[in-house]
Amino acid sequence: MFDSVYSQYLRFRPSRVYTRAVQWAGLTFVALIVLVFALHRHLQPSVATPSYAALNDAVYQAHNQIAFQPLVPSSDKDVPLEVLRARPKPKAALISLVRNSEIEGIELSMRHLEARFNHKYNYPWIFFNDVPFDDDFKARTKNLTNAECHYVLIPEEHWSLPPWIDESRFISSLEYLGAIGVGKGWMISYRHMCRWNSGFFYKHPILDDYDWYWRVEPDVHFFCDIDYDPFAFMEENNLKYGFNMNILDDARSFPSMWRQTQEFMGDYPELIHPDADLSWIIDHRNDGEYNNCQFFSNFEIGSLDFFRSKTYNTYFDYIDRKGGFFYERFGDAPLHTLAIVLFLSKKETHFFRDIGYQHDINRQCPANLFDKCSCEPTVLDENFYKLVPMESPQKKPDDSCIRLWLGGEWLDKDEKTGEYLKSGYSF
Ligand SMILES: Nc1nc2c(ncn2[C@@H]2O[C@H](COP(=O)(O)OP(=O)(O)OP(=O)(O)O)[C@@H](O)[C@H]2O)c(=O)[nH]1
Ligand SMILES: *[C@@H]1O[C@H](CO)[C@@H](O)[C@H](O)[C@H]1NC(C)=O
Ligand SMILES: [Mg+2]
Repeated sequence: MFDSVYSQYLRFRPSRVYTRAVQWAGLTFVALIVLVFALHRHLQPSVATPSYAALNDAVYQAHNQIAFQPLVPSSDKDVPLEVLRARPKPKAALISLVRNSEIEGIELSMRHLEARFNHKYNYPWIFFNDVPFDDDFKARTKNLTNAECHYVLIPEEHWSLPPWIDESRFISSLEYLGAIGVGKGWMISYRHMCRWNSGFFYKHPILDDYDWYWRVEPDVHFFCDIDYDPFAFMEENNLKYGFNMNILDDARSFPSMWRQTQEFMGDYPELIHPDADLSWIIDHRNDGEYNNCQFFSNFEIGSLDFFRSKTYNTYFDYIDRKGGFFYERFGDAPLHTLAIVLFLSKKETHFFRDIGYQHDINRQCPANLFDKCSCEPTVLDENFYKLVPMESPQKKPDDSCIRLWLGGEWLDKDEKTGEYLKSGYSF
């Protein structure tokens, strides 16, 4: 049966001419593909895409051999106030994103920072809010400083859903991150806050005349007298970014950030600083993945020019376009950290170990400044994984983030006890 009905099709034999034509077409096609490939390779710039994933133990070990030596500021303690005030000052401001309802929290932060530092230096305070500040907020904050205060309403385009965001995907992310217990994963305003701190604070025209900012959140504590000007210190030493905690973040809030950053590095290799040191943020045991260490960004003293640079903004736009501030919960801390690491030399980054500070459960207190501080000295590793909740499956790096950043002898351990040889009580 089968044979009689279908066999004519099975027995189809193409003519000689037909076969030749097909062979020629095939050959031409292959030749074209080869040509396009060759041209493509030829036209690509000859910069090799760095294989950061392949960063090997040798590089990692090399980094670990030399300890980074942060610069030591010199004190103004004995400089008379008139002399201090007559000095040319950096163009700098204390900036704070804060809600009207957080008036008591910001009063606390202001009292601390004014008493420990700003009553002598009088840097202006600039408060930012997504709704107008009320009169009570203005009166009570003004009352705590001799410096100028500015109250800024954030423009709507800096605090709203960009048009390329798919709202239903955003809502799913709020539900998902909320359900798995990522801190404030369900909260819309938190996403705007993180995005504003990543890509907008420095764009407001009120900061156009300034070179430096110090970020101050409500409810933070400053425990030590700061008897030098950190802004002047940074300016004089060509520093671009200062931090005082370097700790693990909950990786579930930014699962795609590192992959996107690697793609960015492939697309813009020329933007990466020739002295960029990625070794301390790379998990060398885990295929070159990001180890989730971050400068804890609620404390930052930084260069506005760095954030205003084309390089930083190319990176911010690249990440922002992919939607991770809304589809995930990208934090400004890991984003700033990756940018600082990629676009600056480590020498331009400073660890303000001497600034005793507390934000919620995270606190760091220097060890050798007893007479200037009202806090118990903390070891270097104090806050290492406080932000990573039990339910997060993420692996910890072998060494704490700050030790990885410092490198050298800070990583040495006693062979018998497995304890670090240096506790950090010495600085
Ligand atoms: N004006 C304004 N400020 C905000 C908003 N969301 C956050 N902020 C500010 O940003 C700060 C940090 O936000 P939080 O939600 O406290 O974030 P966090 O400190 O990382 O997280 P917690 O440890 O949970 O407090 C807040 O203290 C506010 O000062 C907002 O919607 N409007
Ligand atoms: C300003 O400070 C003074 C002195 O601490 C206090 O008595 C007064 O109530 C404050 N005023 C406001 C508006 O907070
Ligand atoms: Mg908070």
